[in-house]
Amino acid sequence: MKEKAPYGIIQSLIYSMLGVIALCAVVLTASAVSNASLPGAKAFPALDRNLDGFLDRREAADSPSLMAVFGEVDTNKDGRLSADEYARAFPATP
Ligand SMILES: [Ca+2]
Ligand SMILES: [Ca+2]
Repeated sequence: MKEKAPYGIIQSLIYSMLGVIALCAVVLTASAVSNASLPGAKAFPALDRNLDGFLDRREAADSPSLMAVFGEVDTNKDGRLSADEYARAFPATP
């Protein structure tokens, strides 16, 4: 009896490898996102360069991830982020 090419085994190997790769990608993306998109309330004083207690768009531009959500974080739409707005959007991690 001739040995059959084990396509089924190869296929399942490929699928499980793809699964592992996909899982790694998801984990890496998730950790990258959580690092980048949550500057944390501690970063507020660092970003508030002119120390007026607000982050304007120029100051927020230092953090691209913050810039991306600036409009959402600016809940009262005055064009700047108060410490309260910032803390609500990015609760400090304990
Ligand atoms: Ca400021
Ligand atoms: Ca505001």
